[in-house]
Amino acid sequence: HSPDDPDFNLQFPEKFFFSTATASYQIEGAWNVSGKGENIWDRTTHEHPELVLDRSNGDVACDSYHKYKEDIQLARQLGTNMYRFSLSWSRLLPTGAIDKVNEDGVRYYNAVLDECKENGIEPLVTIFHWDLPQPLQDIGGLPSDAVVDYMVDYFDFAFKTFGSKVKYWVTLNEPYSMCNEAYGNGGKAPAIHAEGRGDYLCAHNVLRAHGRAYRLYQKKYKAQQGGKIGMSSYSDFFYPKDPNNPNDVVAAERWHQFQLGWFAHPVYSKDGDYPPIMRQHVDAASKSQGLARSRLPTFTEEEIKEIRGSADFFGLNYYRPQLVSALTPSDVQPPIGSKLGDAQVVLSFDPTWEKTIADWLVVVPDGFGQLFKWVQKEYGDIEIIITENGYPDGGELVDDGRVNYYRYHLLEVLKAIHHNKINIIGYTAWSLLDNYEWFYGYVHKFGLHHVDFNDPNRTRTPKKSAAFYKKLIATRKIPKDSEIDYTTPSPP
Ligand code: GBH
Repeated sequence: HSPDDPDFNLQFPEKFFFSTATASYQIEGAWNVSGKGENIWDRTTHEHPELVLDRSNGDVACDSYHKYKEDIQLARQLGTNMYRFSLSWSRLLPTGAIDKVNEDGVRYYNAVLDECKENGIEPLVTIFHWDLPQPLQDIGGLPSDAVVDYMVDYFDFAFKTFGSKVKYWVTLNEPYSMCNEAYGNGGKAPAIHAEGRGDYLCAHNVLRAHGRAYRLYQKKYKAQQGGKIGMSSYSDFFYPKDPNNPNDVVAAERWHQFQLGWFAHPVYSKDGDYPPIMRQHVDAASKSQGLARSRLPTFTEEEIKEIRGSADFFGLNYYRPQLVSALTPSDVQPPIGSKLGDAQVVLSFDPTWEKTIADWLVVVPDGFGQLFKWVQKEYGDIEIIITENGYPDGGELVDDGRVNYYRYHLLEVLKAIHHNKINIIGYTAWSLLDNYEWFYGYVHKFGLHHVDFNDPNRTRTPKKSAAFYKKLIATRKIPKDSEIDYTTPSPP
């Protein structure tokens, strides 16, 4: 990384979305007020605080249920022209079903949308960011077929209720992280360990719900509302551990298909359906376990068609890369029936990669640029909105690690646009403010704004990274360190 890279002279296009993101459970608080129902994050954090690094929960979080006006002012101060936030399913539909609407939830999100409009900020609304209503978990959660109808009804309800104010919809946030962790390795609520089964079923159901929702939007709402629908996909970039070993090269490609391809191939590829290599591997592994049928479920022909092409833009969330090598007999073998076992790969980090407070997140901007090329090669020139990218630390105001992360990741965005003609139309920083980082509680902070979680007012304070982003947006160029206008606010 050289600060003298001539690419720092490149500029962002005049029409470009500069955005920040949040999610309902991570910021709203007000977990049981004004008719909100219980969701899986309420239940899991209350009953199993031991799963959370600091035993905390999102009962109050940033209190954005009350402080949304202030949050949108922060977004405006940055100069952003887009704000990505999510709807809380159980704030709107306390039982998860559309037969009981909580009018206060409808009022709340209308107020947030109106506030965005008044401040010249385009909302990008995530309909489902992991906070499943508990009653739907009680009937099996996302691995259960039964949830598909409820989810489609909820998507329909969101379009009908808010669609006149929303031009950009994301149906699902990171179905990979959600299915892999919530119903696979237990890393997210409801913390179910069913790797190689629960995760595949979860993915199958949310893809079916997404496809149906897209089609019904086209039929019922598109002509009037004119919105665009996408999905936010999580993806690491996978480098072969030994680039001179063809087995590692093929393994890295294979694991790309198992992670991003699992969700993106059914939606964005020409052929639709799961990636063929994934189908082959899971079928073969299931067979060798002596199972009567594959652990990877099968779409009907109609479902393949319905899901194929069910997006108007590609939402991409990137944080880090990993190294992939092909599994060999001398490696520690992954559990039989796990996804790593199915794919026959081993994941690792390069020890030279810069580490962060989060054991899963290393800083490698080059992976971002490589990922764009991979997406373009696989799925063509569809518009890409980067719906998340960000850096965790302990919450310090002079957050040079974060400034550095944004600087070099945004440089990759510029290079992709100018040198590789990648169709990126927007960039979203995760996150607008420090918030509840799932099972990492309030220990890992991703915010451009500091939030004082010991203060009942949850006072927000801009960090140096906020000043960096503000300058970048104002000039459409990446500022040098000396160009960032920032003085540490004196403590009250
Ligand atoms: C996003 O998830 C979320 O959308 C957002 O809500 C969250 O706050 C933000 O990122 C920051 O975490 O290597 O096996 O340990 C990213 C979720 C969590 C996915 C960690 C990869 C690592 C699995 N990531 N996970 S592992």
